[in-house]
Amino acid sequence: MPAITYEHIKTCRQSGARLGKVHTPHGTFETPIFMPVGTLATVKTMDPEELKEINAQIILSNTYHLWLRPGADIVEEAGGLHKFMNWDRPILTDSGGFQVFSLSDLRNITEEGVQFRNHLSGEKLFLSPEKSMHVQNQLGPDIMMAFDECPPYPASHEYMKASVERTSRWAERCLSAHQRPEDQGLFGIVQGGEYKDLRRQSAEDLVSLDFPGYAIGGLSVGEPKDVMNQVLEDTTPFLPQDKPRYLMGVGSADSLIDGAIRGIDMFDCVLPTRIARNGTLMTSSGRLVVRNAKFARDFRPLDENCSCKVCQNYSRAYIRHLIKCNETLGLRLCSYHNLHFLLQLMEDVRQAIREDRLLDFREAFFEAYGFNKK
Ligand code: PRF
Ligand code: ZN
Repeated sequence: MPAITYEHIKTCRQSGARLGKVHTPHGTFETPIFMPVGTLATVKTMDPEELKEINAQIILSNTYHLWLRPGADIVEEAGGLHKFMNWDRPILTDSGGFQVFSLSDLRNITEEGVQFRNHLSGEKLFLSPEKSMHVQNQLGPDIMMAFDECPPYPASHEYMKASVERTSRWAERCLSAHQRPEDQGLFGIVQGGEYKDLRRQSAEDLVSLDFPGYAIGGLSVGEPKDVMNQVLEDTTPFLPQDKPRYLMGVGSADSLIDGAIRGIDMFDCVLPTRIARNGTLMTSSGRLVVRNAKFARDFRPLDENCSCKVCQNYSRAYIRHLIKCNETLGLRLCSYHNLHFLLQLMEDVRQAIREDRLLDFREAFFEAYGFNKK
């Protein structure tokens, strides 16, 4: 048995969205799914018990950050990432490719890999497909990601074509360097920017290498939403139906729904936890900035339609007070609510797929959330 398998349950007859399950060495998760981000082997402010309370089924962590701190050898010595952080459900790690491009300065890309400066110490470092695979084999997540290049938006067709071809060669090197295919699944990452021909080329190159799952990278890098939706429509026809599809770095409520409608199974993003820490909440009637003065005497919950423990027990006025005073409980309560909100949204999306009514669900959700309907 391969480490990662996709079980297709049904396709929504109204929208074309997929309902499925992904089986991993640490259990099964349902799709479409949102993966909370735990960059440094912690989903900021949330302990594993709280993550289980809100039904987190899989979390994401980062090769780049753990390689720098505490070092992959320490995580390996601890018995791997699951043991190190006391999380016994599935984990996915990103390869470091994207983080090198977004966090470090002075990077130099060659065929061999990427040279860059550590964003903490300034030290010169080198990351390559082989190095990323070695580190991810030491960390031991259930799903690891290929080492790719995510070019900035916009990039010329000429640059993007050369980049896609290199990312395909790197993907092949990743497969050869991967030492634990029996208990870790390696996903390929489709790039190609907004160019339809390059998305197709990238998808076909990777599919010929036969990965157990495929990601769509290079999106949510500043392009308009309709470009993202178009790229998804241009790419998914070239991906196999019987493998999971992961849209990287996307986590706004509207994009999760629009991605699921276009056949995406997995999503991750720092958005819910990042905005939580400055007091911005996702609610069924749109974003709520609880710091605002108008909430000083508002004793209602963050979201009157939310069943989470924060909304059952605390008021906007209290949470506003905590956030204004920089109290850590404020960060925790806001993070908890936002993650609960997105995980519940995905459960609602799965239920709508089961009942063949995801387009109706989208319309009602967008109306309440305050998005322009399209
Ligand atoms: N590649 C990798 N990780 C990513 C991305 C990518 O393109 C994105 C795109 N927004 C987020 N995370 N390896
Ligand atoms: Zn809540």
